[in-house]
Amino acid sequence: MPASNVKEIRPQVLDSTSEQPPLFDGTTRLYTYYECPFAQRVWITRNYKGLQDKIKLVPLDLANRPAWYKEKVYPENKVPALEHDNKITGESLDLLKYVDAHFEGPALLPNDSTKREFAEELFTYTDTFNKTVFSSFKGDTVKEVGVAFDYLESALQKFEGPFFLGEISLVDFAYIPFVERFQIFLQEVFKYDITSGRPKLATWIEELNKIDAYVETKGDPEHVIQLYKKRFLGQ
Ligand SMILES: N[C@@H](CCC(=O)N[C@@H](CS)C(=O)NCC(=O)O)C(=O)O
Repeated sequence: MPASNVKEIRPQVLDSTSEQPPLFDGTTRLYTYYECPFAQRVWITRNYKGLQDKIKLVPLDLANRPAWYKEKVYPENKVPALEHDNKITGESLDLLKYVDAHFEGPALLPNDSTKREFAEELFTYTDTFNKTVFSSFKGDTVKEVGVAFDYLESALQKFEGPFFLGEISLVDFAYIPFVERFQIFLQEVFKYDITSGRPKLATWIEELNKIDAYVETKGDPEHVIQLYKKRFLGQ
């Protein structure tokens, strides 16, 4: 179970006019953007492990980014990035594993080698999954998108339990931010229900929605609809 069920007040977003927080002063910071699905993966992991007091959120306004972020913090100029032990690291999938391995709280990858192997397979598939769905938005969506969700449905059948590895793990946190957005957009614009005919996927989403560590990170559905309409449909 998540170690903390106290709802966190979201820190204020920093923009180009904001002063840089101290760097390498011993505080662990997760530089983030509240609407970013990559950053959300790490945010959920931090919450689930009960690290709200150990890893401070530093939310940025990506549209009006502070110059110090690229210059002094993370030259890639992307989120998420983690400041820990006098260094900055990025890449959400690497950060999931890093946070799991370097901090206290429930372990989010099982020891079982079959499950670990499957976890790696699923981490590798995340990019393909996202690309398949994004490119379907520009094509014959309803025809093209099913294959990506069928992959998840069959992956969810592999182990007993509602999650990809049976029990909850980093794999669930790697996928849910994207599935959350795709479900909203596909339903709204294409009247496509990703859970129809996919009972395991339906249960997986339902189970995740019972977990505060995730629910607290969810974004505004309207923002997703507007953003994707603009980005993929030119509307
Ligand atoms: N591969 C990176 C992707 C991160 C990413 O693309 N983040 C977006 C926000 S959702 C970003 O920072 N974009 C800013 C930019 O590209 O300038 C990861 O997994 O962490």
